Amino acid sequence: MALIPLIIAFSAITHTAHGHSSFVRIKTDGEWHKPLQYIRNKTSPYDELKFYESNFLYRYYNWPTYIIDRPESVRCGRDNMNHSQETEVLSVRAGETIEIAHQREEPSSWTDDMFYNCTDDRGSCFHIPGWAQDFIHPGPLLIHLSKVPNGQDIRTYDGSGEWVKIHTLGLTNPRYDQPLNWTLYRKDPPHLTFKIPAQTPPGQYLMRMDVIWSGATNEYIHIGDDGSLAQMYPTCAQLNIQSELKAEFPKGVKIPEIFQPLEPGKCMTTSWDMMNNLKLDENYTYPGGPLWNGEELVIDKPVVLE
Ligand SMILES: *[C@@H]1O[C@H](CO)[C@@H](O)[C@H](O)[C@H]1NC(C)=O
Ligand SMILES: *[C@@H]1O[C@H](CO)[C@@H](O)[C@H](O)[C@H]1NC(C)=O
Ligand SMILES: *[C@@H]1O[C@H](CO)[C@@H](O)[C@H](O)[C@H]1NC(C)=O
Ligand SMILES: *[C@@H]1O[C@H](CO)[C@@H](O)[C@H](O)[C@H]1NC(C)=O
Ligand SMILES: *[C@@H]1O[C@H](CO)[C@@H](O)[C@H](O)[C@H]1NC(C)=O
Ligand SMILES: [Cu+2]
Repeated sequence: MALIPLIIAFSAITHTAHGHSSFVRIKTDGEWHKPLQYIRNKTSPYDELKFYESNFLYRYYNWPTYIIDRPESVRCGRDNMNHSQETEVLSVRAGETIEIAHQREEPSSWTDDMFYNCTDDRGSCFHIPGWAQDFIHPGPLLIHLSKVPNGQDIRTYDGSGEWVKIHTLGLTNPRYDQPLNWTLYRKDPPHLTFKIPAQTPPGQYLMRMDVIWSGATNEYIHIGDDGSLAQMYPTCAQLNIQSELKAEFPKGVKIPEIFQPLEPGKCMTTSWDMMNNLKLDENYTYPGGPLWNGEELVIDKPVVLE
């Protein structure tokens, strides 16, 4: 099967050192917590167990995850279940604003000045000359919550239950007749803040943080039935959400199923032109299922200007 060698060939062009990143830091109540505090670590390097004919097994910390990887890797990062016990649980209030920060360096080379005293009260900084805090692939930031099922504990919960999207940061002022402007792509990003919806019922939750690059198919890059070029960079925080409300948490989606590339409506595969930021596919919605605004689940589509 020709699938994986093509992904590698493609990756060789797009994967520069220090290019990719993972979300490794959280700010609550005006305070940045330590790197990886409350966030499940990943194992690096890591050998992905193959499901298909993959010969692209080992990955470093900030390397992409593909849909053909282990379901656990797609949910919360490579080998995250081997790090869940050692991860603390962060108490937050429903309605509270959270900020997150990403890091491009491999953890083994982290130094304090990559995290502390960053300008503009950022949670991470890059001290490589010429590198800003941008993201090197066009795609949306997606935040999902998964409520730990009754009778389970967050430290042993693998995320195989349902996930509800609570935040998307995608295109700035999209138009069908204009090139795309992804808010996080190749520019200094805004502060990555969002609210835990005030209506979130109390309990333990995994919070998945990812910037997804949807892939394309065409006659040159032919991928077969099982995968796409879509790249994911997930990590998960362990939260204990506090609330007085007894509201219902809406019905969610399953991961990795919602990221299957060739299923209609999931938008993990785009047109070649959209992947190259030339145009917006008319049927494009942000991946990862509908968005919960605290009141209802809405179709998560870019608001297109006339
Ligand atoms: C996280 O994992 C990386 C790579 O596996 C390791 O180098 C690092 O020490 C770990 N950090 C923490 C805080 O556990
Ligand atoms: C699981 O994690 C422990 C320590 O965090 C590490 O020593 C071990 O190598 C990990 N297992 C795998 C399969 O990487
Ligand atoms: C950050 O700034 C504080 C106060 O100016 C200083 O004490 C500390 O050493 C600095 N930390 C780093 C990693 O530069
Ligand atoms: C893209 O959006 C950013 C804001 O996210 C804005 O500052 C910039 O001017 C826009 N670029 C173009 C070409 O419209
Ligand atoms: C969007 O439409 C194109 C044809 O214009 C199709 O190839 C693609 O599969 C559709 N995408 C989704 C997510 O339905
Ligand atoms: Cu990449």
